[in-house]
Amino acid sequence: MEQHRSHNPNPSHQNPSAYKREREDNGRNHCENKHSRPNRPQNQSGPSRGQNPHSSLSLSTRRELYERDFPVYKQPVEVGCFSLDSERRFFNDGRQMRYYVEPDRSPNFDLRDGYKDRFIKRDDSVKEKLDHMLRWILANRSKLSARGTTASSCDLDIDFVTWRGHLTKLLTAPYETREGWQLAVTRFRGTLYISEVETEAARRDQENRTERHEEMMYWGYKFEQYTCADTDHGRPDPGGVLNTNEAFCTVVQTRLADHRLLFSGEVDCRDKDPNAPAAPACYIELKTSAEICTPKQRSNFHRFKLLKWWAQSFLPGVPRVVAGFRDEEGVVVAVETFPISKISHLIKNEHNCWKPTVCMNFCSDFLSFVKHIATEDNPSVVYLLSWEPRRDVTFSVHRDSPYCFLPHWFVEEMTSSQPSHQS
Ligand code: 0WD
Ligand code: CA
Repeated sequence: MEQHRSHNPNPSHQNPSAYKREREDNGRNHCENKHSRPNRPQNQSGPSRGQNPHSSLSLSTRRELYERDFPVYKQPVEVGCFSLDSERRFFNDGRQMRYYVEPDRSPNFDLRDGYKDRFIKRDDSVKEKLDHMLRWILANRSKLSARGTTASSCDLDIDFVTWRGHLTKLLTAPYETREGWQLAVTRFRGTLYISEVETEAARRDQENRTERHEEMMYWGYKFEQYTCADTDHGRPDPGGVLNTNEAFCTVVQTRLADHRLLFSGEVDCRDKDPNAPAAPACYIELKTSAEICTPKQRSNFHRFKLLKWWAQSFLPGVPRVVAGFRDEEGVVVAVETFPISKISHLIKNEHNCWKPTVCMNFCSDFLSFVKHIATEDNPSVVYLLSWEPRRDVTFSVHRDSPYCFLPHWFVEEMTSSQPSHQS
């Protein structure tokens, strides 16, 4: 596959930390930021589009190309939520919501407790793709459909449907040096659905995990159990069984440049104060990380961990991360809160560090690229976008292939019936 570089789109160095508000002009479909020139996909070899399914279009992830003004990113609005129970069954409600109970600053939680005898692990060989989100869309279609009877080329009034975690991978791609990804895209009734495909390398890594690594993956969930209660007046129950099938997911709507997005992300817990601001501003992301003992460790924490934490929570508008720093034995020795709006300041002293504007502009240009290439509206066509560090994003087209991910029950329900109007 031929590869082409994109032109340098007007570098500048602004780093706003807040969301841009939508302009009050009902201009739903245009891009407000006159100064930002989208990094258009380049096709130097002429009109291959529509002629050659393996076209020579590609998209660069080079950081310098994305150092322009911060794009419009509308304040994310929660339009619903759903829950997955201990058997991974879907419920169109918030029954799995949990409430944050602030621990001591140095709580000495033992994260290894219960790994052997009180742990039920989700079966990660089951690939759920977008299914839970699609169930939520069918149950809430009337909230999403194009208002009234106005003509729209797009039933849902949304350009992209995906998981938050997939967008996080896009935001961090310009800085990622280790793990590539593959994203399957299908255009159906005007909306582009994006679902991850596990790479060969990721599958190998998963198969070759050490026992130590398996146990360390449990530590993050155990920290949640020490700090979350099931009710706003309840207490955490670290003696209970930990079941990673259970999840509470928020569904948010927002807009990045001229891309209308609907995505869902798992939320760990909320502020238990009933007067806390409305979701997603009351949500809290919980993390664990190795304790920081040296300047080198601090620098790595800023350069790599904080990038991932920032991207994941900034997307749905979750305002803070509570981090449990643990020692080598899995004991939490310190707890610290990181407001997402302060993370970009924290990293400014780091030489040659990541920039939020690069993350957001790359994501925006990636979505423009997808709109440009994924033109056939057909639930059995998949555009597979592939990326490896230090390479450009490339794509291939697949018809009636194992990559198809929109289930029949979704396609049929969306095709055959009008949304049922719920109150
Ligand atoms: O089948 C798949 N390939 C995927 C399924 C990939 C990514 C997500 N999912 C689904 C699952 O249904 C899960 O409930 O997405 C849900 C979470 O989505 P997300 O919020 O978009 O994912 P992400 O932001 O990557 O992860 C959020 C949390 C993680 O917490 P930490 O603090 O480690 O970031 O969701 C959990 C994990 O606790 N998580 C998952 N849970 C189930 N299946 C998965 C996964 N594959 N990945 C992360
Ligand atoms: Ca978490």
